[in-house]
Amino acid sequence: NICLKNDKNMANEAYRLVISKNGIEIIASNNAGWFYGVQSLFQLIPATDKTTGIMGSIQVPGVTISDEPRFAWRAFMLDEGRYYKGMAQVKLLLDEMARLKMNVFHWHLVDNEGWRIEIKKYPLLTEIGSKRKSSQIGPLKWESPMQSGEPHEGFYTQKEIKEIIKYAEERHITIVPEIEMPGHSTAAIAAYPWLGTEKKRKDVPTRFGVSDDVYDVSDPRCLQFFTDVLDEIVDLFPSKVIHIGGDEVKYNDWKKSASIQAYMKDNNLATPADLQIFFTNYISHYLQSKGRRMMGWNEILGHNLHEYQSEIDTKTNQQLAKGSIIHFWKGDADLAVQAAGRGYEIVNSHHTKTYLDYSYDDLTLSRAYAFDPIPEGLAPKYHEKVIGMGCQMWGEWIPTVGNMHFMVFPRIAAFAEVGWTMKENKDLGRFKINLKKLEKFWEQKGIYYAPESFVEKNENK
Ligand code: TNX
Repeated sequence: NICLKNDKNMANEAYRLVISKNGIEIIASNNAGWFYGVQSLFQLIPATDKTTGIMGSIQVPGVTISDEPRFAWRAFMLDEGRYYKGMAQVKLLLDEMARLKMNVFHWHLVDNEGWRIEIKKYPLLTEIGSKRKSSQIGPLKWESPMQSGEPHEGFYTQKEIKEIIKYAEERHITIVPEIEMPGHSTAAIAAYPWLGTEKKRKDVPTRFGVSDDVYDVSDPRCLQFFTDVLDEIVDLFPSKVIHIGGDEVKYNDWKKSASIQAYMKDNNLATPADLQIFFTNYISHYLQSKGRRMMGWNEILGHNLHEYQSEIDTKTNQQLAKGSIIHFWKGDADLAVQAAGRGYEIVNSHHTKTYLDYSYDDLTLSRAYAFDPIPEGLAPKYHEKVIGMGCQMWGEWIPTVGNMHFMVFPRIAAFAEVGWTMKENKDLGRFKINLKKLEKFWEQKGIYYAPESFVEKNENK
């Protein structure tokens, strides 16, 4: 018999699993803790026989496990802006996250190449913005001249979104939606050309890579658009945190726009980075007024990260709104150290260590496992500013479900430990042994993970 017990003094998500001759006890202070206790119990049960599915009577070892997470934010991100994967795959990923005790599903729903969430007030976002004629494909990736020659489309209705949110809630996973602004905006501009600075009709792109398109944040209709969209987002998603992207904005179109230039003058903004932060603060305050918190990629602090940006354009004396969460993905650890020192909370998703679109020789399994979300050089008194980590499945080069599974599994298991396990308890050898059992579960669910032989070959390259 299994008995759930309450101990108010235990930390959020912590549990104690006690298996003895007298039965099984799971002690926790809340549902999340009991849930994770059950996940651990499942891990102690031998995988079912694949051919019959019958377990018969099973034996579990007598143990006591006291466990709690190192970080409160343990995220997996799926980019469906590039390729829509659909509800069944999202649910499968949520199941696997729960098994691995990950608790944030960061859902990248909007990008240049697709708008994937129904917004009732702006139906063309999905009618036009969720469809493209063809997609760049091929082994050359960003430089590839090759096209699929086949259309791609897909989006989630609000009804489907609600179903997925409920599914995630049952697994103690918060869904953090990401609605990109002011860059990564071509699909939206294709739907409503007045959203862009050029006010020109354009197609949803068939190639990937950073776009020149940027929203016209000097246009009151455009600001109205954002607050309308965010109203619907906030109504749908219970998450306290809403992600607004903010990465990879090319400033050329802002520099060319007379309306933007006049707006900058009126508001005393000297550089494009000043404008981006000014705009981001407007959004942040709007979200705050609705009881939510804004999160964005680290460019929202004005970081100069890209070869297409100049030192002058990214100079800023604007202060990013307090309470914004910095999603650190690029740049020196020093930038993260500064952000924490200025009081911002950070989620560490540094691209060299957490990007699941990177090949297995660039980001080997052991490298993924070794990732420490606390940036080097961060004084201990600021460690608590790092609320956690994320790993990101960017979508450009995973047109199929199989492509995606191969990149996600097994590295997601390494990242789950990065988020959960205390540094001193990590052990790559032990992790790899346990992986074999996880792979049995994955096989049963039809997950096409990268096999050990392939993963190991890349370790040793
Ligand atoms: C950079 S990470 C991006 C994404 C791409 C990714 C590909 C980030 C905030 N922006 O738009 O998909 O690189 O690795």
